[in-house]
Amino acid sequence: MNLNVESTPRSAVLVPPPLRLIDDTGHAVADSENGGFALPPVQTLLGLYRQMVVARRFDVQVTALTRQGRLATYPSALGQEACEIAAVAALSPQDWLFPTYRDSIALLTRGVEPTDILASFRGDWHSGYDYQQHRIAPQATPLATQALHAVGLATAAKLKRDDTVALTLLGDGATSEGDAHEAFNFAAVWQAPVVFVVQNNQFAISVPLDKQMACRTIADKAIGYGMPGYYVDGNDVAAMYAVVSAAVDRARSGGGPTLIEGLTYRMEAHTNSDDPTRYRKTADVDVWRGRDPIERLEKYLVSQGALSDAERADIAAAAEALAATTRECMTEQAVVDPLELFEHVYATPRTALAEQRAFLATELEGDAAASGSMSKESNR
Ligand SMILES: Cc1ncc(C[n+]2csc(CCOP(=O)(O)OP(=O)(O)O)c2C)c(N)n1
Repeated sequence: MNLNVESTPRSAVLVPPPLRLIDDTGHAVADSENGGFALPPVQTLLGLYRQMVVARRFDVQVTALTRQGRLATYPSALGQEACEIAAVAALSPQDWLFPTYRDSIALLTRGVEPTDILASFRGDWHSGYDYQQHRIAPQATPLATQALHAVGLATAAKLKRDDTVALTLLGDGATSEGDAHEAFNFAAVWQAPVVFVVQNNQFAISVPLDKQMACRTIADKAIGYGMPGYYVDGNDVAAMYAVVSAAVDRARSGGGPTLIEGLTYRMEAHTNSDDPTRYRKTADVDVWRGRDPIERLEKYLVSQGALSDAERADIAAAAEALAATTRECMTEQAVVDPLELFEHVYATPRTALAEQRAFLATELEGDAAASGSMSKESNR
């Protein structure tokens, strides 16, 4: 028997069309195709449109600042605005968000200041925002770990009988991690009030989804865990908002977890240190450029007479103002104390760490003394 492990790529399996409420051309789909989800009111969609436009401007600005060397790294979410903004918009103030490194625009939309979002990407500090204040966990870099934390917080909320829901964002690649399996499984076993929003942007750095799984969709996996799963057009903010909101409501009313896969595309490189032309075709990127989530909603809003020129100008002005603030705060040099590296590691510092701290403190004193004598020299 010839057992060729490469012989059944996922692309050969029939992948169904994702659920959508507004199609690529900006038209509402027929009622028979909406999967029982109503199109959100036009004023809600207008609000989501504003948030997406502002978020994209921020993303483009931060990518530019990274290229100028102002930040160490920045994982862009350009093209993924519908997933990011819908997920945040579906939450109530008491809910918790568990994001990844990719999800800075979700933080922005939930009210975190640009300077606080970017502190860790600039390398100034472990994280720049107050988790409790915003009810946003740290942006997780170890893949899928945040999904476990979300299940833990949701389970605690259930035990305490409070009505908090946890929503976690994760990538398609993250679903290949054991942590994702454990999170999905125990969320379902414990009927935790948690919503998993998987942004299937089709790549884990250079690895396409076909090389990670053989089943039709990530959403299909939900059935194996014993929870509902939805395969949604992740570039249709109307559909993402409707499905995520329903899942949040279900979780809050004791209905347990939901797994939602938003089919989208990462338009930029994985991060500024990645060259995507090495592993994907420009023609494929162009196809997805034609499925832009903002342009799609814009067409719909215009067709409904809901986007006036004045509204458009107001949104553009808000986006530019945010970009200017972002530039200003990243131009200011952060004042950092290298010794803070050692804080918040152990309640009682270990001997080795205490020694390293003392060593660094001596070096820093030496540097300060040296730069003091240098400046005296150069003043002569
Ligand atoms: C546990 C773990 N293994 C490996 C990595 C290295 N890594 C960083 S990003 C990434 C790809 C993740 O892809 P995906 O989950 O699809 O998210 P995306 O970056 O596309 O948003 C990998 C493998 C990591 N951060 N954590």
